[in-house]
Amino acid sequence: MDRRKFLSSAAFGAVATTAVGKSALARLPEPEIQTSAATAPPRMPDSGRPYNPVVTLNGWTAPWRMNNGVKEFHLVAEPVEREIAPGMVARLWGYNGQSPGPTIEVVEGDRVRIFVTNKLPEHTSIHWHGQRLPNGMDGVAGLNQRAIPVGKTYVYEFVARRPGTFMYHPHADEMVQMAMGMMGFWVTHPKEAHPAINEVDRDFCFLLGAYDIDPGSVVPKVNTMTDFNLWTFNSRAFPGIDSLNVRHNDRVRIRVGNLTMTNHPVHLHGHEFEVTGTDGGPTPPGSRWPEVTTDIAVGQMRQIEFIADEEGDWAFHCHKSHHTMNPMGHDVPTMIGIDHRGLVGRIQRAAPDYMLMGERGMADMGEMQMLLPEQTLPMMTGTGPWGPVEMGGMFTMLKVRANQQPGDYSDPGWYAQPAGTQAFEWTGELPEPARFKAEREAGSTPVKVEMRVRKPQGGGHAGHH
Ligand SMILES: [Cu+2]
Repeated sequence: MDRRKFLSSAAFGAVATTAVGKSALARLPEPEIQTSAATAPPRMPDSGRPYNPVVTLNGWTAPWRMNNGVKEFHLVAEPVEREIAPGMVARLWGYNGQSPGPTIEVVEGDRVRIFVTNKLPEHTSIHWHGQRLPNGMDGVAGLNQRAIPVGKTYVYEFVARRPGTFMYHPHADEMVQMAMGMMGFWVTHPKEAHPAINEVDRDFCFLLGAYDIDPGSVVPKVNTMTDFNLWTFNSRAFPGIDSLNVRHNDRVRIRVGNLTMTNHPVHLHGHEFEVTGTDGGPTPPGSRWPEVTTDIAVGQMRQIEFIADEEGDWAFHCHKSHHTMNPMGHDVPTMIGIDHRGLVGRIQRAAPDYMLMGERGMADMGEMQMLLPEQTLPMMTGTGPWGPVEMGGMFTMLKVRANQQPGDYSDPGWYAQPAGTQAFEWTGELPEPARFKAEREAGSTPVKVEMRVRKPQGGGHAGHH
């Protein structure tokens, strides 16, 4: 159905209530608890103003009930089990059964009431990142409200005043609760055609997350400040992250929020995009320029848009290469160029599990049949149609297909590249490298070592670095 018609026919009056209506709270809305980490199809609004719903990557949108013109949601803060990727389930804290919690979708001008029940072992609160709201609804424990005690339910209520992309997270024992996975997305759709907000065919959202979970264990270390070992899109690591499946020539929007402790330059292959919004609102159209990578700082949201006009399977990932790896990648010494011959056998006599890695780079890790402790993801993993992808963490794919039907978000499988359009092996003669040629003509034997280490010579600043 055409969204323009939807919008122009929408005729919902503003709700005049200004204070929390205590009589309306007699019965709480039933919270929807999610047990799956799959990407749920878009939840079409069944009441209130119409809008084009988002798709939360490996997540879902919360249901609401209408109560005298107020949209009521129920979030339950609680310990959850989240499958980070097949083979690894983490014990996190989240909302309504998962981490992140459900995406909240409302329309500009909606009056929203959110019941928050605390089933954690300690107090909590929720801050509605980026929202215009009364000071007492901003959720900073101690500053704006008392923290929600264990076992209690608090009510937040405000009008979603401006359209855009927001996040929610605790503002009480924040370091621990966010390290444990407590966060969620919030989208406020425009109530009518907006000069800086495009109508799009596909609208995806997810949060960047980071965890420090020792191989073999299940609970994040909450005091870690920078040295995380699991990098996630919506608490999923590749190959556990679903692909973003779109139809050729769709206008696609992807909203990405960062609630980790470091920045993430998110990079899309095969297309240029524009940043069309931040958590501060839509960017003015005249301020936009083409990019293929956009850096998302801590506590920021970036909304990118592009026309998916190149068919194929396109990588979409954080460009920090350590963030496209799973645990074990960080403490491995660099072994490139070290000759280990004879050494492995001797070490294995003392340590039978010892495995040699990294002598020729680390690409072998993608294929290695290594016995991993339970609850541990391989460092570089995922298999594509042409072999190991050698990625982990913050990596997925944009799949663009001519025959992906509107509204179909299912995985179309691997792209069938047209004949003659793939990189191929050169089997002809190779010209002699000029350097070797010069050495031969000078009478010396070409050196066959592939890599030569050159140390700085002499003192001062004369050496090469
Ligand atoms: Cu990153």
